[in-house]
Amino acid sequence: MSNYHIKSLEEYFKIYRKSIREPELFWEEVAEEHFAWRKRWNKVLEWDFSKPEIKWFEGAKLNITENCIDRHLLGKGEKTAILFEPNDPKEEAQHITYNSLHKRVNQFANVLKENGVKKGDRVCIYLPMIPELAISILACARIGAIHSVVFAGFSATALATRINDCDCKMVITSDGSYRGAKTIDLKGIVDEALKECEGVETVLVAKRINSSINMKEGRDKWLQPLLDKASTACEPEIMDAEDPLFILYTSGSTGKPKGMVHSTAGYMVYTAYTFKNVFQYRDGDIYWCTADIGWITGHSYIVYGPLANGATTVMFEGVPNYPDFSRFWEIVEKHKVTQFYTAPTAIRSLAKESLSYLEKHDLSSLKVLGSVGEPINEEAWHWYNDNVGKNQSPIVDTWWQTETGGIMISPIPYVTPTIPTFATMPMPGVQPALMNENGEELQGNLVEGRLCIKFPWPGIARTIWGNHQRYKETYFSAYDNKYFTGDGARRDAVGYYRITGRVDDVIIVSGHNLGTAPIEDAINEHPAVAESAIVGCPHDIKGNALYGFVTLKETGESRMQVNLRKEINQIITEHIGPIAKLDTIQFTPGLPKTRSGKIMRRILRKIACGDTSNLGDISTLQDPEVVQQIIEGRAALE
Ligand code: 7RM
Repeated sequence: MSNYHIKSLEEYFKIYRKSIREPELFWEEVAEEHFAWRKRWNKVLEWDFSKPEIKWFEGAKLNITENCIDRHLLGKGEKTAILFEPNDPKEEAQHITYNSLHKRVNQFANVLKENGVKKGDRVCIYLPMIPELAISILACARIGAIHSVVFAGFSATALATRINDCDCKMVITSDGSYRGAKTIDLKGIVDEALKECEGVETVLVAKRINSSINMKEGRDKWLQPLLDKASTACEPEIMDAEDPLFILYTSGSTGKPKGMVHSTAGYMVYTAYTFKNVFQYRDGDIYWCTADIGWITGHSYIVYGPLANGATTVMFEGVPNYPDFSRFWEIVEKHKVTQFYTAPTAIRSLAKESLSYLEKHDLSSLKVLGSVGEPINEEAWHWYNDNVGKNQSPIVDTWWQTETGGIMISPIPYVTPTIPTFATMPMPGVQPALMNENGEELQGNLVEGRLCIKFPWPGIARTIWGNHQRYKETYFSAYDNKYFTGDGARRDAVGYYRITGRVDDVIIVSGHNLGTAPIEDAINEHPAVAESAIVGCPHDIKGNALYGFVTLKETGESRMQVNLRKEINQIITEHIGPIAKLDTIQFTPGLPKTRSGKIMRRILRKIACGDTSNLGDISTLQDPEVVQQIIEGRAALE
């Protein structure tokens, strides 16, 4: 039995038990078996959650790109590493082999060096989903520079904040990007942002849309001519296990974004291990994660995890609805995708559309379906399972966070029996704990509480860039000696975990704790409903009143809204009980979402409660206009 690849439920339990009893031995064996080290570690783990300080594989030396590229060259050199599928289906896909990836990363790394980037320097990457994005990430890692990828949908202000927070000396961007039928002037956004960023010396610009842009003399350089001149050889910088690999910003409920810092060795081992098991990746598979590399899901499960396993990873530039809603399924058929990993919000948006988009494509190559980013509601789970998986592909509902680096709680397909909306069981090495309000750990099954992790795993972020105190306060101060996730979870009769949502979203009504997710699940069962979000507003008698924002399916039959309101409350009563009935239901054309598809309840809460004086920063929303529509809709209700 290998620790590295779990093949049966029995093995899972055996390996899991070992990983808890002897975590150091367990991770040491994984690290030994499957990675290339320049020097072995002195100590597997050193930790103290009260400082907090976490060190994995201290003393070891390595370069992550040697693990993700070089060691596959012998034997897998001509295998496709990155399969690039462009926005426009008429443009040809690119198969970037491991050999070619090696050359291109080395060339890029040499360009970085020639432009003054050294080990430890921060480089901001603001690129669309084109090969240069993955290649520039790896090029930074090749020379020990710390990459900070900013999702290319963020505004100039958001970009400037992130560039300045970690003092990036270089920005890598493109002339523009394609997004469905639209183009976006990325370089213009960078120019705007850089008015506020004095530390940036160089901007490297990839050509993607051939737009005419301004190039600032002495600062801006076209990337391709530099790459063409650069050598294809570049010795990897040998890094310490705990050297930072990258920074990735995540927005908190308050304050400025937190620059989560991930380490080199621990992150590599953890993402590789979880990728292998959660997707049951086997040689010859074609794995596709639809996330943007600008998010942690893309870092860990488009770039590092797959490449560390010598996998073929699809990188898709476009959107699910261009040229039409069959785009995802067309790609699955075209490349014979075996593992497909996406977000509930994408599933729900596709489920709104006609099944014919899906039915005209052969999806029989699929073996595993993944979900990530938010709780997946039952209706979406079944739609995914029945129509995409044809009831043949297990769904892995993977719970994790930017901070955790990799997947923490998830079924292992073909190993763990799945139940809709349950993330099921922890990955080896992960020790969840559910806590009550008094800070006590809840023992046994059939309990619900706040989700903490009580032992370090190799992928955990080590600090917040420039603010270790905030790291400590945010994650290690709510409960003694435990990492607090900010999520709530339930443990069912057999020990399966169901993530109930952010604990800040629990609403107490007449003394009853109501999670927003189960209420939303119930509402979403209504055939006319597309999506919904529930918030609580102060109420004299009940403590809180429930206010629901509901978007309707465009394709649904039109009904009287008063009837719909009754029917929605009827469904809630059926699923949860009359206590969860909504006091107010507002129909709205859309919900305010972050660029990664998370509903911004903070904004909805303020609108619902009639406090629109200060909505905070709404610049990071997908569609800021929707906020005004919701405010007007709220006024019209009265
Ligand atoms: C990977 C990612 C983290 C937050 C997390 C949860 C929520 C993520 C699930 C989920 C229920 C899931 N990183 N979340 N996955 N909730 N089930 N399978 O999304 O940093 O952007 O977000 O997302 O609330 O704390 S993230």
